[in-house]
Amino acid sequence: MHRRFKQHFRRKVFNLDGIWDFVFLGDVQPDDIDDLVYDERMAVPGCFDATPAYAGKRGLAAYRTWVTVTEASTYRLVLDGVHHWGRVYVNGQALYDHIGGFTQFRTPTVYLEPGAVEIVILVDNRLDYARTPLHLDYFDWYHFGGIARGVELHQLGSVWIDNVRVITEDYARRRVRVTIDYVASEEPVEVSVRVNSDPEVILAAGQTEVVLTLDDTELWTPSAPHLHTLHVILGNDDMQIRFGIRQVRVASGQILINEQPVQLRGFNRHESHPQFGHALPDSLLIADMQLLRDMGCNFVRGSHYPQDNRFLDLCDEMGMLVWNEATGWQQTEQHLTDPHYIDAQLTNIEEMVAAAYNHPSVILWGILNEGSSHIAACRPAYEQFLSRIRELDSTRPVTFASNHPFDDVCLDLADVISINCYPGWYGGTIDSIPNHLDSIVAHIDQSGYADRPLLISEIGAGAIYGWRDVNQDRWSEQYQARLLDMVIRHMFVDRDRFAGLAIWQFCDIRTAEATHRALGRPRTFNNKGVVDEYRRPKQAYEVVKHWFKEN
Ligand code: ADA
Repeated sequence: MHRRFKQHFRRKVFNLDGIWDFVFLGDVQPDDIDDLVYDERMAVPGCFDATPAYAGKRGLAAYRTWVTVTEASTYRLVLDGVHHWGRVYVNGQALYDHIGGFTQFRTPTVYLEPGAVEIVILVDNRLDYARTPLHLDYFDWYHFGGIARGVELHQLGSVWIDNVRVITEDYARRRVRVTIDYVASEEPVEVSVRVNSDPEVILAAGQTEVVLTLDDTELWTPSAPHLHTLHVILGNDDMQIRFGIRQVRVASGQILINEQPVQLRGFNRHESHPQFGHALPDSLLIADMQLLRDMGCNFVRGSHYPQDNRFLDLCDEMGMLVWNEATGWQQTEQHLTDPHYIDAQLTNIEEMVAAAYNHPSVILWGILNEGSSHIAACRPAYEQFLSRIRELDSTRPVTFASNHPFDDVCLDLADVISINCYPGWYGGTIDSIPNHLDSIVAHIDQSGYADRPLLISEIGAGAIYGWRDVNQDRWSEQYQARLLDMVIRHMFVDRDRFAGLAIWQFCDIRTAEATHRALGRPRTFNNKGVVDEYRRPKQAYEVVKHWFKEN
C-alpha cells in the first residue's frame, strides 16, 4: 500500500506501479478468455476509461506485467483498488476474484521460484448486479474502470505479519492497545514492538496483544495532529504503521475529540477527475487538500466510498477530520433484503475498516448513503452493517446519511444523525432554507434524538463554472454562492444545534448518463462543486471561505 511512511524495512516489497501491457476485450466473460494479445499499454495506477481511446467503454480488460524475484519463497499481491471487479493470476494461476472498487485486497499466498513472474489482472467495469452488486448504473457518479490504486508484490516467507492495529484505550493516560495478526508455520514466535524510538517491547511467544502506556506522548488533535510510528518485528518480517492518540465520543449533541467539542465544517469529496478517473495523482491530492484548508475546512465526508489511504495519510498529518463511508448509493428494499448484496456490502465494510483502522483522522464510519432507511424491511440490513462495524471497531461513532429526516425508521441505530437535504435546489427558494432546516431540527429533537450530534451531510446547489448571470438563477455561480451563504449563516450563526456540515460538494464530478437524471445533470456532470472538475473555484468558494475561516 502506498503510504506517507515506510511500512517495511525487512520485508521485500516489489512496487509494480508503472506502465503495464493492456488489452480491452469488451463484451467477453472472464471465464471465456483465450490467448491474449496485449496490443496496448496502460498506466497503473490509472483508469483505462479515462484515457481518450477507451473513454466511456465498459467491458473486460486484461493488464499484464512482469517482475523478477530472486528468492524461492511465498509471496502475495496487495492491490489497493481495482474497479470494480478483478481476477488476479500469477504465472497463469488464478489466485483471487475481488468484488468492488475503492478497497484494498490481498491475494492468497503463492510459492514462487526465482525468475521472471507474470502477473495478469482481469478488470471488469461493467455494471452487472450479479457480479458486482456494489456498483450500479443509477448511481450519481461515473464508475471509472481500471487498476486505480497501487499494486505491490510482497515476499513473505514462513512467518509473516498480516496486520497491525492500534486503538487508543485511554487518551488521558496515553494508553494504546496493539493487536498483531500474524501467520507462522512454526510456533512459537516472538514479536517485538517499538513505538517511535522508545526501547522495544518483547511479547511472549504466541502473544498477539499488548497494552502500552506511552508517558509524555503528544496527543493527536485537529489543530496539533501529532503522529507516532509503531514498528513490529517478527523474525525476518516487519510492519510499521502510524497512529495518533486520541479519543472520539459523542455526548449532549456534540462530537468530542479528547473531550473537546468540535464543529465539523467541510465538504463531501468524490475521488474523481475527468483525466484520471478515480486514480488521483499525488499532485491532485495535494491540490485538494490545499483548497480545503484554504477554505478553512476541518472535515471531509468521503462520498460515497472508502477514501484512498494516501489521502487519509494527508488528513492524519493535517488534522483533517474524516467520515469514511462504505460504498453505497440509494440502495432499495430489493438490495437491502438480498443476501447477495448484503454479503458484498459486509465485505466492503470489513475491507474499509481494515484499511483505515489506524488513521486518527477517521472519526466516523458511515454506510449506505441515502439507502431506504424509511422502510421497515430494510432495518435488519442497517442493524447488521452497523453492528458489524461496531464489532470491528468500538472506538468510533457510526452514522449513515438519511434523506428521510421525517420518516426514517433507523435513526436510533446511529450515534450521529446525518441528514441530506436540498432546500432551495430541488424545491423551494433560498429563503425557504432556514424554515426547512429548523423543521428538521425540531423533528429530530422531538423524536428523542436531542442528545445526538446532528449533521447536515449534504446540501448544495449546481453552478456551471463561469456562468455568471444578471438574473442570478439556478445554475449560475451567484445562485450557488447565495444558497451556501444562507445555509452556513443559518446553521452556524443563527443556530447552535448542528454539530457539522458537509456541503455537497467539493468538486464537480462526471456522472452516469441515466436518462431520468439527464436534464438535471448538464454536461453529464454533477455540477454542485464549489470548484469545478479541474479545481477552478466558483464564486461560492469565497463565501464558504469567509464563513469557515473568518467566523
Ligand atoms: C444525493 C446524493 C448525492 C448527489 C446529490 C445530488 O443527495 O447523496 O450523491 O446525487 O443527491 O446532487 O442530487
